[in-house]
Amino acid sequence: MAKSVSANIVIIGSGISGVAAAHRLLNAGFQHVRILEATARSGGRIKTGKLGDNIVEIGANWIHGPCEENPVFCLARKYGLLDPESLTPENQAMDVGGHPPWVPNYYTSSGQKLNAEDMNPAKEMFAELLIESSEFQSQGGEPCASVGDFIRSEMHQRAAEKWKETDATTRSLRLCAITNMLKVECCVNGSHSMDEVGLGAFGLYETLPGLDCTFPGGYEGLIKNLMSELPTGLVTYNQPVHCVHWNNTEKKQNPVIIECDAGERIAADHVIVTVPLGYLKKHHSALFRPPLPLHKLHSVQRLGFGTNNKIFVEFDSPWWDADCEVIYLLWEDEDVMLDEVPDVQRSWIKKLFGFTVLKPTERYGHVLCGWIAGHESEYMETVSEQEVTQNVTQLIRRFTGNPTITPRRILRSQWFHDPWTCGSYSYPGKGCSVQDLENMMEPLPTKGSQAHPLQVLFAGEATHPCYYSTVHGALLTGWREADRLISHYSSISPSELHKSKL
Ligand code: 6YU
Repeated sequence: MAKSVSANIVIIGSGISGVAAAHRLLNAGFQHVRILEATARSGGRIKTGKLGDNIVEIGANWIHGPCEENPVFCLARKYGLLDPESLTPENQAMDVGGHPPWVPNYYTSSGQKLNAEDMNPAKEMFAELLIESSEFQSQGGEPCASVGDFIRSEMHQRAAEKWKETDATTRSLRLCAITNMLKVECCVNGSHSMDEVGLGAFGLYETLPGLDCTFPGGYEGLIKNLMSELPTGLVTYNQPVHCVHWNNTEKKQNPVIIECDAGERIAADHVIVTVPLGYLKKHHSALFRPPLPLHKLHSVQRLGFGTNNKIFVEFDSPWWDADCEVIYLLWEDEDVMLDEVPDVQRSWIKKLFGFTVLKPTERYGHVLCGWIAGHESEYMETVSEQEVTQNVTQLIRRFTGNPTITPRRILRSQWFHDPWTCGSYSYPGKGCSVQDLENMMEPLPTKGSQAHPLQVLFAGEATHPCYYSTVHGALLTGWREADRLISHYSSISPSELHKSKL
């Protein structure tokens, strides 16, 4: 029996990265592969739910950049999971740099609906500053530590210069719109505040061409299709791993022992750890014996992992324009460009930037998805569903000036309190560099060690050098670590395998 076939490989976590790694290994002929999953399901942060009869995504929503280079798009197309519009060459070619050109409606806290064009100067200035923020990555020598600091200081100067002829009310509203855009960016980045997102590493994130698309039948269809191609019994569910004992030097024993919460001890030659960065930050000291090397631990700490939650709200009839795709809520007392709410318990709802509209209406009815990031979002998770409904209802009534609007039902996500995720996704924190992502993906023992090689490998979205925080990034890391083992054991070229799988 070839050594590769007999190697014992355990994957911790059955999210997209764990499933992708298993797929690749089994296809390459490895026979002793198993996944240990803490929960009762596969998919992790890909999680489709129901709001009444409607399919809604509790976790990942879009295929970011659906084009030929995006493996999630290619798989979804192969499995027939996408609408025809998402498959068109025009859709794949559209390059929007991660910010889709949605049709907006703007409302203010005094109940006015604004003319969207009036906000264009603010929108353009903010877009310019985001592009500039991402340029420090290749240049170095950034003027501030965080994206938030940079945007605020530049905005002060540019607004004073470019909007000096603009009347005070319009200028103030534009600054309120900038505050709102900072809250949007907190959701995009999964950060509490843009003051926590590192300016020097902001440009590490790369976008792919293609207009973001959704799965009409739910994102989990991707996981179901992948799972259907894997042997039954591959995943042991409800099996949280407590500790990975590596560098086991006892003779006749495997180098890695995986200790489960339930007490079971599983021997392995290799383990691929795919737990989320949020879980790793909280539990690294219990999870690894011996502990993680310091450089790796520091990167775990430096990289950010915040919370972004959704609040789905269903209505009997729409109160927004028929062509509207996103609703922005501007607080008129927020022209200071700060994206943190001072009194979280009383005013957490102010962090919600607004809603995206679930389309097409024929499929979803009148459903909005509210977005809220940061500590305000984490607090929102702790209050009752009734209190969330009350806050959302009051908010909408105030901003529309219509005291009769009443949601039919709501559903919110609670990613921070999910014990196996502890937040939503990763971002580069202040002081981060590409080295931190490289440290994240570095296997143990580190290079130069005489010990058994590739005992602990690391996959998952937070280990991708430029597609972190995405499903395609996570999937690619699963393939990457599988390929690492495949090339360790055999001469089969990983790229050959890759081509044959798509
Ligand atoms: C995307 C999108 N999207 C919204 C929200 C969330 C995320 N993402 P997993 O966690 O899946 O799997 C790990 C498993 O491990 C899990 O099953 C655990 O139960 C298990 N586990 C943990 N501990 C264990 C233990 N001890 N023992 C055993 N098992 C254990 N991505 O492409 N499009 O629209 C969104 C969004 C609310 C929460 C998203 C989106 C992120 C993805 O969901 C996520 O990356 C992958 O699913 C992770 O897979 P995994 O396998 O790594 O972990 C410009 C610019 C700026 C930069 N950022 C822009 C990017 C924008 C990101 N956008 C996201 C937006 C939304 C809305």
